[in-house]
Amino acid sequence: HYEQQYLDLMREIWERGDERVDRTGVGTRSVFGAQLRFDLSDGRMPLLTTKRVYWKTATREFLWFLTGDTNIRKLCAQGVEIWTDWPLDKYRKASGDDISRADFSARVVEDEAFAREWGDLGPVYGKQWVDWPVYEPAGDDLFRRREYGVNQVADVVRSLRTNPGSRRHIVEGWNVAELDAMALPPCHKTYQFHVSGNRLNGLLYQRSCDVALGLPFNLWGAALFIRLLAQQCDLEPGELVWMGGDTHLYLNHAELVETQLARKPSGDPRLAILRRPDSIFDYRIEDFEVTGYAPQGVIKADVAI
Ligand code: UFP
Repeated sequence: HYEQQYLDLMREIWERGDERVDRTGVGTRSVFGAQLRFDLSDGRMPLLTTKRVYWKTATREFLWFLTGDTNIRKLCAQGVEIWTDWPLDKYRKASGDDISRADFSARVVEDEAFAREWGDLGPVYGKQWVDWPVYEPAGDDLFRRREYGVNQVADVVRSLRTNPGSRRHIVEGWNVAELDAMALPPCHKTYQFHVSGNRLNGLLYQRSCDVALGLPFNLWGAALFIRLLAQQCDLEPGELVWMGGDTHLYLNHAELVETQLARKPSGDPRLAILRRPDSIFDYRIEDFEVTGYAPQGVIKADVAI
């Protein structure tokens, strides 16, 4: 079963990973350098069955990236709270107000000015993907930010169509000059695509990976990226290669790890894309349908901030 690789990686880290103190103070067990490969032909997706993964939430996040938006407001309005903890933490520290996450999220949705002030994550993925900043000379050693940046996603669609054999089909999130302004420097930082015959392969290099909570989402997102590009470029989905740098489990995820490793993968979920929009930027959540997904139960665990 395709999912066995994920479980094997989880077990390997839990049993043999180096214990280390990390930025969050929670502590992790970690291996450096890992690889997983998934066949995406015939609608197959790396969607975990040993626990429920909210693929619609991950898809909504992905579509939000493609809009270039970096404010959590549109996510919160759809009930997607995966980025809320970062602005919430910042707001609590600055205001001294111990507001609950639900109340904070509701306020971001209701109050546009509040969202503008507190809901922005800085120039994270979406911004870099579709509007990587470009500076032009403006005389006297001055530079001015060009009105439009580089749309890497549009460029990759174009290069896949016109120059499929290229080894430069890359979407990069790691904008060195802007890292300090981001709520979180990109984890799923580099995507590379590769055309082989009529198949589109994709590789994700993830510098830092929370295997329990982040990776299930990141695998889905990377596979979805391949599926959208393949559809837009008249190619068949090929293989997803995932590569991890610091690949870890948090020490407070013991219960999740033990529960999940006791389960057996089952079923064979497939993703259908029900419509082919004119552009990669025009997909809607209704366009995606997963069949054959009967996962085992949700396993709750806290995310380290
Ligand atoms: N993380 C992921 N995937 C993501 C994401 C975050 O695994 O898409 F946004 C995890 C990895 C790490 C933490 O545990 O979030 C980021 O911390 P750091 O920046 O210190 O690597």
